Amino acid sequence: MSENKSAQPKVTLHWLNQSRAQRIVWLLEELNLDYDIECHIRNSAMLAPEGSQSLHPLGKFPIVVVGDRVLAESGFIIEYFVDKFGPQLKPSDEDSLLRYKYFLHYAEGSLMPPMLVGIVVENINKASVPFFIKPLINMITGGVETRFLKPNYKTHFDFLEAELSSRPYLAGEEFSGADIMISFQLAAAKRVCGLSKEEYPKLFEYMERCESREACKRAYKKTKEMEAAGTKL
Ligand SMILES: N[C@@H](CCC(=O)N[C@@H](CS)C(=O)NCC(=O)O)C(=O)O
Repeated sequence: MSENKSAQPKVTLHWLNQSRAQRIVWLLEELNLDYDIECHIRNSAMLAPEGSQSLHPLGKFPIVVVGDRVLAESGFIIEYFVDKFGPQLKPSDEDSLLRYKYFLHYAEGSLMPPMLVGIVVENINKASVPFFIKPLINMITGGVETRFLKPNYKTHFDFLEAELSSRPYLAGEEFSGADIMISFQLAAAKRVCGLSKEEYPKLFEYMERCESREACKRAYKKTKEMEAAGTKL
């Protein structure tokens, strides 16, 4: 039994399909911890199922129960587990450590907000509305896309491309918890923001480097059936 496993309290990950909880499966696999997964499936409105707030007042996933503690917020969960069980996922030199902390916050704090607006705009564009309202909606969402979304996406992706041109991982020479943290946003960026390999080759090389890790592959294998259950609803 590994040192992590012998010292650890019981860990239960509450996982929601198509959500940020995927990165916590990856984290727990990287740390080689024993854990259970409780699977929750989004309802037809793509929201968390009823009863989620009995786990945590916000009812947002991921939620992790460690012993008698309930943890929420991906960044905090990653920080907690890395500090307690995963020194290998936290850089030791000061510059890399500062970047690790910065990117842990950056993923949800700066990169996610414009992407959320993008997801809302995408849903508005897809909504069925009376034909005579459609041109007005197109004008509004088109304006948001041109004036807000595209310039913001460009700023973020140019920034990340430049960062990853000088080192293999976000924090430095070694893979860290920050790389797990940003994985959800980057996966969503390919789908929602048109992030392309042609425009951002370093960013794509980086994603491939991270996704080729055995723990990442195990995490996807582990949740594949649960994701399939979500799409059947
Ligand atoms: N900042 C939080 C966001 C949590 C969050 O919004 N999770 C989404 C899934 S990606 C959720 O639970 N959505 C279901 C709902 O809003 O009903 C984190 O990083 O953990």
